[in-house]
Amino acid sequence: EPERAWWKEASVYQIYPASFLDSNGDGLGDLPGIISKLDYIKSVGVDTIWLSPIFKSPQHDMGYDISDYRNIHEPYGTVEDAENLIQGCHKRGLKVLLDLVVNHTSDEHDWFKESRSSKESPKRDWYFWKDPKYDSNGIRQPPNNWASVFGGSAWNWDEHTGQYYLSLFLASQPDLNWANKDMRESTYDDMRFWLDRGADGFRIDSMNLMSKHPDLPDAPITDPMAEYQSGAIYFASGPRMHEYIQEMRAKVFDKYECMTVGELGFTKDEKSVSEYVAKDRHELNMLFTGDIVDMDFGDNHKYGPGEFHLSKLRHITSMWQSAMPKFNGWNSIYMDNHDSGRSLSRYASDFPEYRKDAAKMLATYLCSLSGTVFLLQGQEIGTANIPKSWGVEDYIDVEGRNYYNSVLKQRGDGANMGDVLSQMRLKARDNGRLPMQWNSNPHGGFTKAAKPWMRVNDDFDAWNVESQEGDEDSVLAYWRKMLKLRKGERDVFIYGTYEMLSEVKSGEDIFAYTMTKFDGSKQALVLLNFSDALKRFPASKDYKGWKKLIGDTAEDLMTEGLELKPYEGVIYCNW
Ligand code: ISL
Repeated sequence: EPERAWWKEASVYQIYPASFLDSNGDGLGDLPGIISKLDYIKSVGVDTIWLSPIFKSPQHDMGYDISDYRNIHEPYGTVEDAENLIQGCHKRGLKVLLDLVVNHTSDEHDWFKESRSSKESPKRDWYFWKDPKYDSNGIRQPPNNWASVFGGSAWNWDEHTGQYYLSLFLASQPDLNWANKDMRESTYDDMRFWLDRGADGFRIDSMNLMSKHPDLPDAPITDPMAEYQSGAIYFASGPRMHEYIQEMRAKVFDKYECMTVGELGFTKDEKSVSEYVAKDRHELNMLFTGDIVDMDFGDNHKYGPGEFHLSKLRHITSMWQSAMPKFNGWNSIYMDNHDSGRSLSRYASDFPEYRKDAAKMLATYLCSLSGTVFLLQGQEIGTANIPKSWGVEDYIDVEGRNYYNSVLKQRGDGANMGDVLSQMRLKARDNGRLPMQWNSNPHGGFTKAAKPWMRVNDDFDAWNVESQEGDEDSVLAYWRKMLKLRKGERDVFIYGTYEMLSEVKSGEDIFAYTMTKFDGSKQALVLLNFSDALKRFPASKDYKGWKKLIGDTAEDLMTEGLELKPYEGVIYCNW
């Protein structure tokens, strides 16, 4: 018998608050907007929501720069709205995960203001402050050569006290020094503030960056062309990382029935992963390892040319599906979040003739694996990336813009930037952040304002929630069926044992695997055609007579010559 838990069986719906629903006509989503759609969320068949940051913030990184964790970003609402949202969820049997952003704060946080005020401040040591270095010409240089994730040096000069402070992301996101015990305790108090108000757990932002090498050494030169280098070997999964997480668990999580999912960057090997999620280590429930959203990244950079190959998906899926049971860890199953493009447009197809089947096929993949499933708002209706006709001015996220501008600077004004823009069309974070498409009213019913904070995808007229409600053939209807099936047959899917069929057995473009109940009594065969052509499933005779469990294919029983339509996904079973 598998060891069961609510958080293992959860299906989580990620809400990007700015883009979900605007209730007061200011062009920006808000908490009352979310509250008004809780019945809809429940109807999708999910049972948990994850809210991207809703806290007070100057919004230089869309709320991942928090200035007060115990207050709400004013245009989103109040603490009372947040409490109502949590209660509204609980009334409907939905749980709530909040985003915990404690690797860094905003530079407008009181802690940082105090820390910055003087070298003698009791909070000086809550952040990383260092004296400058001087080069042979006597020119002031940052204390080490680390690059920020968003470009440029990771160090920022502060005239007032004549030192640099560290920020792995934006200069307005100074990194907290977790080696400082008082800082840790204050952070735990902030976490309790929300757990006491009913929050059911956290998604932990940039989780494994919290412990840096105490000497902050120069990074090895991995990119000779670049001014600054990736310091990941010194700041990712650093020496005290596990101590911090175990302390957080013992002092906070264990006092509540808390679900935790940590965002893991840079160190994604099996051993590192196991150290965070192996049950006997008392750390986290699960991780986002990120490799599933990186499959088409370039070799040296996210926006470098890269291509999706089914072989990568096969490899990553098989690796984690087989690894987790070995060390009693647990998988998170997802393909989309607010930091990249939509999986539909990157790994399958958003061409009009394939879009519906492709979205259903990806739902079949996500809902048939063992783990906790996460979907990003809009995924349930087959939301696609930004259209090709949009220009660079329609991309407003700081990460993509910084990259575009740095390349433009290198190439010079007027240079052809088509290649960069085409990579942004695939992978820019804006893609995951476009407003939700509710109906065919102006701006997809997202806002009554003349101008939403972010442009709505041109296809909202044809692709929206309202038009899919009541349409049995819609992507939305399929997600509902699939999420229900996953729960109904939880021992086969959520807790099942995965086994991939070799490429010889499945055919080159078909991803095929079985999921088996722990006692071997039930087995399902998942077939996913990742190509735009009709494909024959070569091993069909081995499964002859198996029944169709879900899928649009005409064959109710597996025959000796099963063919899959372009981007078709289907599941057969032996019961
Ligand atoms: O977005 C990325 C690449 O496109 C990642 O490198 C990302 O910055 C990293 O995974 C950390 O992400 C998280 O923390 C960031 C925030 O901007 C992201 O939105 C968040 O998911 C800083 O808080």
